[in-house]
Amino acid sequence: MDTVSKDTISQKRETPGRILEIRRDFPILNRQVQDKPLVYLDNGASTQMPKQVMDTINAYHEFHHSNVHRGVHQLSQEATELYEGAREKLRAFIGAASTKEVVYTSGTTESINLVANSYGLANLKKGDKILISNMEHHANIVPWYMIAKKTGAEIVVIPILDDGSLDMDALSELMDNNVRILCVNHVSNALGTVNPVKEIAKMCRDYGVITVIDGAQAVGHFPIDVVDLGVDFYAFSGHKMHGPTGVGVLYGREELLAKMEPFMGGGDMILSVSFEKIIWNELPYKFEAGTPPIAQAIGLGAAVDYLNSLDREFLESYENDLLEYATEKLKSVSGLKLVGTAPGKISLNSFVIEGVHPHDIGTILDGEGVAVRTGQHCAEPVMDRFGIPATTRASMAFYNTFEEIDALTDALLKVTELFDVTD
Ligand code: 7TS
Repeated sequence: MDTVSKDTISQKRETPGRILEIRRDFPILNRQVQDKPLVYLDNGASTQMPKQVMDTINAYHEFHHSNVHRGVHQLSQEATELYEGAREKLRAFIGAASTKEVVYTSGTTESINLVANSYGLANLKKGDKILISNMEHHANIVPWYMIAKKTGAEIVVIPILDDGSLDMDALSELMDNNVRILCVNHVSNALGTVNPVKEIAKMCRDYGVITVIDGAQAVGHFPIDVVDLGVDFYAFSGHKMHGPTGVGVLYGREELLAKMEPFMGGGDMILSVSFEKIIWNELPYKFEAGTPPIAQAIGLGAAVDYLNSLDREFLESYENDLLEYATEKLKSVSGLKLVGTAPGKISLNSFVIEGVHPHDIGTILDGEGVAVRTGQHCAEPVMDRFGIPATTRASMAFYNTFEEIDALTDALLKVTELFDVTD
């Protein structure tokens, strides 16, 4: 934990016009909560959807709704085209070689459960090791715990340093010929740390270790290229990249997916069924049992279009400015300590305030119209690592403004006044 000293409060900054234009695409940002303008700083939990995505979903329901891959009738064909078109957009979005490698799931959680059950269960045995970083979301811990129990494989934790960086030296030392799988997030939801996934994947390839990367917090912040990263599996959720809930993706290298047995059985994932023998459908359908989240997948394709329509390099550098500004402003709040200060982290500040429970902070902030998340962020081992019960997390997106950071800081100053916190 880094103690931030109370010193100069940075000059007020004006939000660029381009950002104010972008904000107009997000109707919800205009609403009031608790009679105050909404300041939405809970993007780590769920990002907001632009109107373009909502319109695409509405148009699907209004004109094309039907089930996919089954009807010869026109509506079903249109729905299938839109649904598969979105898959192609997602393929290009993450730089995958083929749409066979892009499996629709309900989100990151299901994506990782799929790998754990379809790959892990079949390939792990007693004596094998699964390396899992200390900064994982429960979604990249619990499925592996369940599989480790069934297979006898051992979970080994990759430690993190005091600033919230992954301990790469420790990782090198943990690598041996018994390691089979490595699980790490691209970006930590509790700390904001961006992990050196390319370097980790290279190390893993040298040892024949399969990489399972949780990209939930990365996709909304910067472009991803799974081939350049050299990863085996990459999981993410639509609702963290300005798409709808209920849909996500598992990217898997074709060679691996081809050898894996399906995790769930049902319609659409088979070529033929008799009581004696079932033949799986081809990739990626083998892993998509039952009616998929059609409207959501099409909406996710629209979110890809939306992100592609923006200058992402500009957004990334603007988000860095926001983070720098917020970090500086938070120095004016007595007793505030940041949790996670790794260099190059995304625009997220997790913090504690001496003597005030994060839930109290969250409630007071809500009263000021400021939405943040408080708690363990489904990353209890991170809290244990830093010896704290919970944090308050302000997670920003490219549509947040400097004025909103001012509102956050003012609300926090109310908290410290109320609780009589002094440095
Ligand atoms: N992995 C990471 C790194 C996450 O941040 C989350 C959700 C998940 C996995 C699970 O994603 P899901 O879409 O399958 O639920 N994180 C958060 C969060 O930080 N606050 O609320 C949800």
